[in-house]
Amino acid sequence: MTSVRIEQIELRHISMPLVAPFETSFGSESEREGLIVTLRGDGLTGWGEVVASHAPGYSPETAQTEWHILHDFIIPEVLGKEFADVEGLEAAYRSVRGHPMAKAGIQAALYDLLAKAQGVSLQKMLGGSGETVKVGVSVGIQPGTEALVERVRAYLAEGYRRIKIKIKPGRDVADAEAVRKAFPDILLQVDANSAYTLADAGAIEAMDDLNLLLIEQPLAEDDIFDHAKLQSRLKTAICLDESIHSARHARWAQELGACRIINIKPGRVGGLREAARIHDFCAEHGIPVWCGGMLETGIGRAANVALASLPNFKLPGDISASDRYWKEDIVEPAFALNQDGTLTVPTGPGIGVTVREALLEQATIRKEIYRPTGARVVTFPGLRKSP
Ligand code: NPQ
Ligand code: MG
Repeated sequence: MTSVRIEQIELRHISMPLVAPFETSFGSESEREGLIVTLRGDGLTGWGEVVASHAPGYSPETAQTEWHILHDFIIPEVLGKEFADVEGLEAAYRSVRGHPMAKAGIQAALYDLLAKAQGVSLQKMLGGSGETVKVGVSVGIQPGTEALVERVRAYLAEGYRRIKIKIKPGRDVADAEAVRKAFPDILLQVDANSAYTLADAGAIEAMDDLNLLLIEQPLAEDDIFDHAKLQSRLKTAICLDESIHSARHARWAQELGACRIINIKPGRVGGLREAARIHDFCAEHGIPVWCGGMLETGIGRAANVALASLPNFKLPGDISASDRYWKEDIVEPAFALNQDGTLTVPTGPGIGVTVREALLEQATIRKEIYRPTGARVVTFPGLRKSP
């Protein structure tokens, strides 16, 4: 059993401009912040991404809160320690409540490190298979309905085979109808990011005849019970995203009939290991899953591609090509869309992509290096680049 001692940890708070603002029901961002976690040991380097952003819009976490949790509570339990598997890491931070994005980021780095130590790809370590994974694209709320139809046309021309559009009250039925009218046969789904309540779910029911693949997270981010009431009124499958933080939540949703599909994101559920547990539970209960996206850099993207190659990931994920979000990705090779609407799964050791460290430094607005000797090298915090 290969184990690795963590000799050094690096934490970077990064900020990168998006190729275009991304608007959802909870706000709009044109600059993406996040954290990159680096674990070094036995001459190897493992990379992980904390998908929290500047604002607590998607979940209660931000880049700052997850920095604090890693710096004050998780890194002290990891630095200088030896790990043979990620379950050992899960045990090491068990006393930390919540903060799945911080846990997922350092866990992904350990997966990368252990896979490299064993000379296997992350795909193989997770039990995935296949050379490619089907992907789609998530389209933000556009200035108007016509602009949305044109944006969708452009993505279809790029080769995406599944379209997801963001909706919110007032930008829902007309938008979804216009896209369906323009493209009668495409795989189409919508994502509300919890913008509706049962009281105003009439708009959701008005989309029930658009042959949508699914309606994602219409109700509150902490709800499973009311989603079951809404699902019983819909022909279209509800897909839960924000509501599902664990395999236990997946079981509640299945037992209550709250959804028929689940969007799995390592950052939301506390890591790739729990993501695989949810995948396995859903496989046993006939619930197809797909890999959601959190506007990751190529570091998080590579981990998502490996995860999405597990057998019950039946629907195209939101793991779009690097150039959907970034002018330049901080990994090479960047992820490029294949003509058949798939991404190729890296086969090299670990995440199978190389981090462009010079570019990473340019995106870094704050960095801390941790060593067991207690020496801590702190660079002066940079400023958030003006938008
Ligand atoms: C979702 N992701 O499936 C999330 C929404 C999301 C690809 O739709 C910064 C700005 C971070 C916008 C994280 C996609 C974000 C963001 C997630 C949107 O619900
Ligand atoms: Mg979602």
